This record gives sequence, structure tokens and C-alpha cells, in this order.
Amino acid sequence: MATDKKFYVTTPIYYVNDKPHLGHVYTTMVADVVSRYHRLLGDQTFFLTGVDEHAAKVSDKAAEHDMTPQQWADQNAAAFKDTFTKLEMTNNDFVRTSSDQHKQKVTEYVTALMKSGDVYEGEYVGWYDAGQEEYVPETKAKEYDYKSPVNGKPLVKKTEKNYFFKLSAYRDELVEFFAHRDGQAKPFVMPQARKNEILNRIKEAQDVPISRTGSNGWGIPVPGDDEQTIYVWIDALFNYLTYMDTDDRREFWQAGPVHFMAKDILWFHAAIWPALLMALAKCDGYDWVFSESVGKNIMVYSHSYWVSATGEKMSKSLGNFLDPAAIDNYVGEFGLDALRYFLATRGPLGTTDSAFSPDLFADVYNSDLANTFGNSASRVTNMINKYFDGICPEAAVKVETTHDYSHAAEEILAKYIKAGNQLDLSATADAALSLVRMVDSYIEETSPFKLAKDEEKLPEVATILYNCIEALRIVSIMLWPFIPDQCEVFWERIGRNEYAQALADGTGQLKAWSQWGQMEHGSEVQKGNPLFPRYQVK
Ligand code: ME8
Repeated sequence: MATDKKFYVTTPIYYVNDKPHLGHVYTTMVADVVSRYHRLLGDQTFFLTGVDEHAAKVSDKAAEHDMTPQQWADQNAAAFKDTFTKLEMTNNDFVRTSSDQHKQKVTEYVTALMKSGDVYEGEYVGWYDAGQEEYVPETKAKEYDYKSPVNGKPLVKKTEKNYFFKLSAYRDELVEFFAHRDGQAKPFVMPQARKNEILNRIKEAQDVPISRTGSNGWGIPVPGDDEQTIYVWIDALFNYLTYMDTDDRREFWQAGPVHFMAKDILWFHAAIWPALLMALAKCDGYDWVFSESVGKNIMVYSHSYWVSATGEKMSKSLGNFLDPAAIDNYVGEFGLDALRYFLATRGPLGTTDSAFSPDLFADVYNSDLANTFGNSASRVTNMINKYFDGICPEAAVKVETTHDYSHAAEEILAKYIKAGNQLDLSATADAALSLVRMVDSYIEETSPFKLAKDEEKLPEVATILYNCIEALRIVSIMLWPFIPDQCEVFWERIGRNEYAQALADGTGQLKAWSQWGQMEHGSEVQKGNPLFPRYQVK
């Protein structure tokens, strides 16, 4: 049964100046694992990802290729969509900022903000980072020696007639909002280590330009001023709302969005975005956009970077990224589950960058998947086939052991849920693996393969193998968000296709399914190829 709880998770919408790379796949994969985790809990989950089209770097790239911006955007949007489909991302929709729904809603929101006075006309002089499509404040520009901190190119001094968003008017409200959320179970900014930097910047925040000229019509026009288009960042941030501003989706918005992104764009999400929502909520008919429940649950999670082996950020402009072809190679060699598992558990979710190394990938694959769940599943299903003809045995007699399974499974489930709710994906996966390690040590301790040599000991072997297969059944449920494909293969082998069906229908039941003792004596347990064949380093 699905719970009444709603869950809404997003990724940044990615620029379509180029093809997707590992960084984009990473954030989308993390959001996908988190979505699957919530679907497993039974929460009604909405997962949104997509692309950001109206950037100058998109129209520049299009011109280089003799295409219109829309043609270029179409081509790369398709590449993002294909990549995500191939990687079995379970996003419920795919944002395109050139869609009518988005453009129309952004126009409505900006019109409302112009009417309320939070968007006004003025003149802007500042330092522009063309690669990032971002104005850099004077103090920061000086600190960076007037060069882009990302690609090293000179910052450009620009003067423009501009529309501004009155961010300065929201300083106090933002500071108060941060403080309020600090006192609650869920802070607004995660990891918390990044909060102070944002807060300090908020305290001195100036109004922000939200329009530009000279975009040759590539962008959403400022309402009532065809010479200006809405600055790509404002257009982009609104995607999280425009796609949910329909009768059947507003409820998901009310659950409070959980936004994933990398640290480079935290400022936009942690300061400008909530301020825009606060401002819009003051306009007629929009109070729902920053309702109490949104204010209580909205969250911005900014992870660190994947860096190359030499420590540079992987990025399109630096050209040092793992592209779709390289990602395909990993999937071909190790399987999609392995990529998903590696990204989710060894990625830069915390405050330090992660280097992507093929050796580490292979090590993690062997240690966490092949030698752990994969090996244990093979061992146990093989023994059940060898000693009990593939029929789930009965735990009828007591076996001396130091392992208290049913109790341990309960404790592990509690740990798993705690880590999952805190978005600590490596601790979540590790909780599940700790139950596999327990199965292994139980087998070492009780040696069913030795006992089986003595006919009289078969009832003990039966109990041992029942406990093992039951524990692995629970493990496979907990590991599903990380390695769904092989968990579903395992479910077929133990006669539990119903889990996959329920999850596809959005009616996961983690807690009910994880209660001890649901493998049925007499049901079929098939053996099969290793779920994760061990990788031999070449
Ligand atoms: O910033 N490591 O788009 P973008 C980890 N359109 N994650 C990485 C990464 C890396 N090396 N490189 C990129 C934009 N990412 C805007 C966003 S949202 C309203 C608008 C991921 O194509 C990470 O999620 O530059 C980062 O925030 C995002 O890609 C930036 O993608």
C-alpha cells in the first residue's frame, strides 16, 4: 500500500551547449537512487530532471555549427534524454525550458513580480563570467584577479539596462528562514558545512539583474519589453515550479522540493531561489508556493565534484570528462547496477571531491557486489539446490549460533532507514551489506556444507539455509534502490516478482516486506548465473 506521503526530488537542469557527461549522470543517478528509496518506503514520489536551454553558450555553440539555437538545443536535449533512459533513470518528467508550459508560467511569475515591485527596471554595471553565465560581485572579482575561477578566462565588464530582483529586501527573511530551519530536524542547506558561506553572502546581498539584452530572441522575453530576455538563471530556477504548477502536481510541490546540485550553484539555490519563492508567495494567488509545509521541507543538497585523476574538476569546458561513450563502456563491462552502486556510494556527496579511477571502480565492484551480495546469493541458492532440490527448507530445529538474525535484521533496517532519510547513501547501502556480512560469518560459523555430509544433520542444515535465504531476501529489498536490475533477477529466483511489480506501481512496502520469516517452506529457490561475476583485473 502506498502511504499518503509525497516526496519531490529534483536535479539541476543541465545546459545543452554540449552532450551529457559523468557529472550530470552523477547528480541524476543520486536523485534516482533517492527516488527509488522513497518509492520503496511507499511514498508517492515525483522525480524531475531535464535541460536548461536559454543560455548564451547554447546559442553561441549553435552558431558555430550553423544551426539555430533551437536545433542545437533539440539535438543535445535528445542526447541527455537518451542517456538518462539508457541508464534506467526513473524521472517522472523531463524539463525543457523551451516548452510552452515552462515559458508561459515563467512569464506569469515575472509579470506578478513586476506588479508587486520585487522586479523593477534599472541599470547594471558589473563583472560577467561568460562561461558560467554569471555576474561576479566586485569583491569576488578582485579576489579572483578578474578571471573566471572556473575556466581562468578574463571577466568582462558590462553595463546594461536591466530588470532587477529585489534580493536585498529579503536578507532578513532569508536569515530568519535559515535560523528557523536550523532548529528543525531537517536543515535547509546540506551538508551544513556550506551554510555559513551562503549566510554571510546573504547578509550583504545586493539586488540581482534578471534580464539581458542582445540574445537575439533566444530566451523568454521580459513581459512588456521585447528587447530584453529573462536571465537564464531565473528562467532555469523556475523550472522546479513551472513543471509542478498543474492541478495534479501541486501536491508534490507542497511536500517541499529536495534539490540536488553541485557546490558551484548552491548560491542560486540556497539564496536566490527561496527569495524568489518568498517574493512570489506575496503576489496574488501564489501564497501556496511558499506555504508552511514548503518552508518546512524544501531542502538544497549541494555535493562536491568528481575530479579527474589529476584532480581537476570534470567539466564540459575543460573537456576532461567521462562522456556517454566512456560511461557505456563501464556499463558494458560491469553492468548498469555497478555504475549506479559506485556513483551512489563512492561519489562526492559530502564536502570532499572524489577522483574517478578505474581501479577503484573495479575494487568496489569486487568487494561490495561480487564478493558480498553476489557471492552470498550464489552460495546459498546453490546449497539449497544441492541439499534440498531447490525447495526452500524449513527452520524447524534450533542451531547453536552467536547470530540473532531476526533481531539483527530489525536493527539493520532501522539503521538503513535512518541513513536513507538523511540522504547518506553510502551508510544506507552499507547497512544492507552488513546483513550480507552476517550471513557470511554465520555460514563460516555453522559450516552447513560440512554438516550436510551427515544425513542426520540435514534438519540443522535446513534451518541454517532458511535463515540465510531469508536474510538475503531482506538484503535484496534494501539494496534495490542501488542495484535494481540484479535484485529483480534475484527476486525471480526466489519467487518474489511481486516486489518489482509493486515498485513499478508505486506501492513499495519496505517495512512490511522486511519483517523476518516470509520465505515460505516448500517454495522454489532457483540457482543461476552469478549476479555479479568477479572482475579479474586485466
Ligand atoms: O549549472 N562533479 O548546468 P550544468 C559532480 N544549467 N557534478 C557535476 C560535475 C562534476 N564534475 N559537473 C557537473 C548548470 N555536475 C545550470 C543549472 S539549475 C536551475 C540550472 C553536475 O550543465 C552538478 O549537478 O553546468 C552541477 O550542479 C550540474 O551538473 C551543472 O550542470
